[in-house]
Amino acid sequence: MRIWPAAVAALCLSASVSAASAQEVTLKGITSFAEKTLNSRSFERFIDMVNAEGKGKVRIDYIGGPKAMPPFEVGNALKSGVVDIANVTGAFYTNVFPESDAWKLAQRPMAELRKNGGFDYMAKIYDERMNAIFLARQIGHTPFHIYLTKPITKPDLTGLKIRITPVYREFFQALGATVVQTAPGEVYTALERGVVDGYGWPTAGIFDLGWHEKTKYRVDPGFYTAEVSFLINKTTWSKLDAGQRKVITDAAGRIEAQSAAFEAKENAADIAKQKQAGIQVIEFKGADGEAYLAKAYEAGWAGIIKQSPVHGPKLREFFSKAK
Ligand code: 173
Repeated sequence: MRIWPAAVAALCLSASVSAASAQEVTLKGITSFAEKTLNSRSFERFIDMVNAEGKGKVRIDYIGGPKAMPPFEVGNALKSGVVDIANVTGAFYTNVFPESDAWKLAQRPMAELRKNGGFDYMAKIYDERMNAIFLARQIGHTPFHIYLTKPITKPDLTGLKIRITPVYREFFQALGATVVQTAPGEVYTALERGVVDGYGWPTAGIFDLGWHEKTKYRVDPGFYTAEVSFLINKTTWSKLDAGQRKVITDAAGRIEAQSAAFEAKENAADIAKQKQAGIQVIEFKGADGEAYLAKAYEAGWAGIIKQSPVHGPKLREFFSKAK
């Protein structure tokens, strides 16, 4: 291998920098949601915690959000080590391994999954397929909804074009929709231009990028459970000492423990705000609501199992509600 003089100079420089700063390690952190919006805020709190508590040991350099890197590329960037730590949802890296999108179907709390083997089963897949360690789930108590610009009277999206990510694909197709996949950053323009008649999104967050201006209806009940988590590259992790790891796992653990209260507050506030903004609720009640949810889970699991015939059925056992 030929070593370029500039590369040698850079290596010497980086060695002297780390010696001078007494082994403080700097990690590159990225979020797949716009900076300072709902799904990034707990990550930003986590970074502040690590940088305060890790002073002299470890710090996270916040690269930012989708302006720095397209959301659907975050998974590959974490896998290859282009970034060290990421705030991202499984639906954005099904290109790395398709089972990532199964978290949305979990009907048991993370604390239980961490005990019943479900978490360990997923962790092994993260290790083998992504060279990643799953640190904490910062969003895990919030359902998704269909938001529309046109009304519907029954659970039927025939003739409607709906913006999706992998989260919603099978369910919305089962409801008859024509689906259009986009990153969150393209939803506003798609609504404005009439490219879509609606979109999938969790209960909270539609005000962050102005979508309320174009949204007329929210469909209830919400289905599945949104997932946004912190991941760290395993090679990076293996180079950290016990003290550095503890700063990170402690902060991540606190964020996961606070997530239920954080989400409950945000969801209640946004539901009130949606009402104020004139967004009407289309609700499927009673047996209709139950059938709607059953269809969501049936379609969701069918999608996972089709892409992952070996792991899919196992994950379904670990993740589903006890019958
Ligand atoms: O972009 C999305 O609609 C999506 O898949 C998602 C997942 C988790 C939280 C927020 C959005």
